[in-house]
Amino acid sequence: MKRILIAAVAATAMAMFGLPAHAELSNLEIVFVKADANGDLVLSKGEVLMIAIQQFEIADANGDEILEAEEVGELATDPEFSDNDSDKSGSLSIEEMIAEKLADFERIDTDKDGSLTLDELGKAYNVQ
Ligand SMILES: [Ca+2]
Ligand SMILES: [Ca+2]
Ligand SMILES: [Ca+2]
Ligand SMILES: [Ca+2]
Repeated sequence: MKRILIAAVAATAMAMFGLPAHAELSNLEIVFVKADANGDLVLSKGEVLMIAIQQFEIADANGDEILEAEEVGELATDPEFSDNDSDKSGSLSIEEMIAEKLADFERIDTDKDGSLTLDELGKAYNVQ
């Protein structure tokens, strides 16, 4: 069920992403449009997690729901990777990834309305 849902979201995102990249669209805007599955111009927690799980599953080459160092390549040496690896197992479980994404979400959602606007994301990533 979960995989079907993810596939549906991926298809929607791809369809939107299939539009020719607009010259004025920043990388952040592209990511935002991709993640905004229902097109209401804000990202809900569900949409953020959906994209995160999608990316996780793409990276998880052997499908065991754990990102081993060899699956993430040079990312494994990123301080963020060891930060997110809360049990210090040297690999990232899907639970660890979700916990991290939820923490990010709370941090970025500065007005605490439970959704992320492009503006909030822009401020968080220091673009705009
Ligand atoms: Ca949305
Ligand atoms: Ca794996
Ligand atoms: Ca771990
Ligand atoms: Ca918000």
